Amino acid sequence: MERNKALEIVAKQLTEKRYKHTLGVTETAIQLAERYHVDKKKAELAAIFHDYAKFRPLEEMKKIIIEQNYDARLLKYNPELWHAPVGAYLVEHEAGIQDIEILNAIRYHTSGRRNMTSLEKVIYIADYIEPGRQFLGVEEARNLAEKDLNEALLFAVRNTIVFLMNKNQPVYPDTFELYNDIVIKKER
Ligand code: DGI
Ligand code: FE
Ligand code: FE
Repeated sequence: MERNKALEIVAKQLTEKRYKHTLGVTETAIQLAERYHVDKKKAELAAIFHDYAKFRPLEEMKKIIIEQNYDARLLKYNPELWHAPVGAYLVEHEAGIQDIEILNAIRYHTSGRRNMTSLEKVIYIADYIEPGRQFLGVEEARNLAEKDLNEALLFAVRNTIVFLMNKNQPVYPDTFELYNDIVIKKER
């Protein structure tokens, strides 16, 4: 699918603020794809569609998670997690994107998972460091992303886990698995 067509589809799903975020993620994802030899076209489309389901009603997302037999544990964790797998589903069935690598980059862009592909890492990190993001540590994350994709990923996932723990919130197991996966692979 062409960039402009994808943007047109996604614009209808998002607020103006979220659309700007999406443009930031897209620009960043293309830069990271270039830097880390990832398919730029796939990175562009995955980034454009990554938050497609962000504003779907919770009840609709819940229904899709149940009907599609997605991990039922999702329902016990923060509903913020739901738009990622539901987004992958809707981007396939409403926008007609069939590339499984793109759909998985959307599916895992919030939780992360172990054994992430380079495309999945690029989208996860682009979402974290796009130019519109402002939080303590984002500059360090941007610097790391220029040097080492896995170090940037470790920094992002560690910060997210600490952030959730400091708010006494549960951490979805895939997020811990991502953290453990990178740390263990580093030790080898
Ligand atoms: O959709 P965005 O706001 O662009 O970003 P996102 O898809 O990464 O969603 C972010 C929120 O999800 C983030 O503020 C943290 C929250 N969250 C809640 N529970 C979890 C979680 N994030 C992860 N990685 N793991 C969780 O268990
Ligand atoms: Fe998101
Ligand atoms: Fe996002």
